[in-house]
Amino acid sequence: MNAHAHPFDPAVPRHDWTLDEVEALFELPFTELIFRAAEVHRRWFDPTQLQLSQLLSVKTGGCPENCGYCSQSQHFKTATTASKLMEAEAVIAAAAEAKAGGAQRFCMGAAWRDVKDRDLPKVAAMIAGVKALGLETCATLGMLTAAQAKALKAAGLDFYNHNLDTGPDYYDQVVTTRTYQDRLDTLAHAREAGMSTCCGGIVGMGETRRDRAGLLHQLATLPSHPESLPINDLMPIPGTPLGGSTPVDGLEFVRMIAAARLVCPKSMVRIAAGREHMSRELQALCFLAGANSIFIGARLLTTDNPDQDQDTAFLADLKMGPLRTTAAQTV
Ligand code: SAM
Ligand code: DTB
Ligand code: SF4
Repeated sequence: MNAHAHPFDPAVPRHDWTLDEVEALFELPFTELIFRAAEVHRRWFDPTQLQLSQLLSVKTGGCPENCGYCSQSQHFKTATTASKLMEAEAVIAAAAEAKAGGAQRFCMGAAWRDVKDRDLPKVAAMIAGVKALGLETCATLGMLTAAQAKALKAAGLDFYNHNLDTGPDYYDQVVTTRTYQDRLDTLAHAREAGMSTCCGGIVGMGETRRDRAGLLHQLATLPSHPESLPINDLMPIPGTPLGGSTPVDGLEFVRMIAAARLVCPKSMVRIAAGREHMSRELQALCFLAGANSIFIGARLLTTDNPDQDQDTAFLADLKMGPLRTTAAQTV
């Protein structure tokens, strides 16, 4: 190697990606993109192992935000009915069931714009109870102040999920009740409190490839990459502005997974919402392209996910199994 050769190793995380570089990944021939992503995947992970998370909506509906994809916004008339914050005991019982079903991480979701301090004691009790079961804990509760993030961490919260959803240029087509910067600020609070972050987005909302690249570019240039990177395929919700969106082609979804793997080599890339309408072959292609996490259990927050039996058979057919080390890694 001469003195000018750049010892570029694609498996080493970088934080200086340009938007054009990320977009160029999507333009690679499909086989080339998948192969590169699979190579990087194997450098950091056992490609036969999947991290298994399970969701519970601990507070459903009635949300003041206007996210155009969401069944839980009070701005739209959807089939989802609002309910109050669950009692900690009921949440902990659901987590115990999830653990018995093989879940490794339990994620509690609330349809809130932001956390109210009055709700913190109850949420802290849920987190502490779920953690005591030996599960990794995750919550997605909307915006957090720095002090709230510290309180959640102290209660035992391992991960905070807060998605950027799409690229910055498309964001105001999707939601107008908060800004992209609001989302980045909450992520910073979670990170600074010492929690791992879970941050990704949605495809299938009418965005362009450049918008998808824009989302990944944002994630890749954060001070630290999100430890978990969920890619949701839009679950179209009748009654929402995005309920009639044209679905994204499966191959484009796989490209998004592969590009996510390449820009955040050490993150757990999750096929999040949307497996319900994906074939086994498409999901298998995603695993080949670097996806190594899924949600298990028959419900996500308000929509369906494949039945547990179906997933058990699927993973057995693939000869794939649960991740064997679940310690959050620093990226
Ligand atoms: N209210 C909190 C928030 O918005 O951060 C937490 C819950 S919210 C439902 C969590 C994430 O789920 C959203 O950021 C979005 O990425 C994803 N999501 C919500 N509805 C979806 C849908 N219909 N299809 C795909 N993903 C969806
Ligand atoms: C994520 O990225 N997707 C999950 C979790 N993080 C919170 C939520 C998916 C929700 C799908 C629509 C619903 O079930 O309401
Ligand atoms: Fe509210 Fe979250 Fe749904 Fe947006 S995605 S409307 S913030 S529950």
